Amino acid sequence: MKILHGKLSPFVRKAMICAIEKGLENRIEIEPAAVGQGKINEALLKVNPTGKIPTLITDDGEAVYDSLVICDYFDSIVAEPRFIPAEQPERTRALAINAAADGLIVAGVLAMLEKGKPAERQWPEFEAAQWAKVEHCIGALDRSCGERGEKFDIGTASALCALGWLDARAPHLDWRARYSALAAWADKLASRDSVSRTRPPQA
Ligand SMILES: N[C@@H](CCC(=O)N[C@@H](CS)C(=O)NCC(=O)O)C(=O)O
Repeated sequence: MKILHGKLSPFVRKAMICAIEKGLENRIEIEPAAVGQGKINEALLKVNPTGKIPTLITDDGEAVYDSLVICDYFDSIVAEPRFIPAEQPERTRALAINAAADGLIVAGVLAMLEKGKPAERQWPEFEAAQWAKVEHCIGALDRSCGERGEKFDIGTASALCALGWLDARAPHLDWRARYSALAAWADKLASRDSVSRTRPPQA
């Protein structure tokens, strides 16, 4: 298998955490792929119409995307330990955390892109609405992760990836000071092999 990869991508990180947790890492070749807002990567678009990473190319040459689907594919190759819980209510809870974590990153990226525009083209209400979503997603992670303890599945991994993205890209939010229990939970899991080895390079 081959994964089209980027070291700074929290979505790639989620897929790689899953691969490591399932002992699949050695079966995956890492191929860096250049992506970015306003960039067109023709080779990537040929296999993934969304033009995003992570994109996994299976041994049969099939393209699998996005991060959730890649994790589901890894679960289909190695059944245990399940990364996406099979049973309810754990399944819906873990997938809901995944949705809040991904939503946090998407809203944060949109807010930062808006902020980065020349002043005369900025839409302040749009930026404020995105930061409001980021805040609500942090609140949702705070409510749902506190009770997880050391349980490790896609919910845990996606939350850690989103919080790691906040640390790296939105330090001005100072989420750790406002959500100290969530920060303590994340710090406790930071030394886990799959989490520490996928940490994005620090700027
Ligand atoms: N829903 C996708 C999101 C992936 C995503 O947004 N990846 C970013 C990198 S962090 C990307 O490839 N962006 C390039 C683009 O949007 O053109 C997933 O979970 O895999």
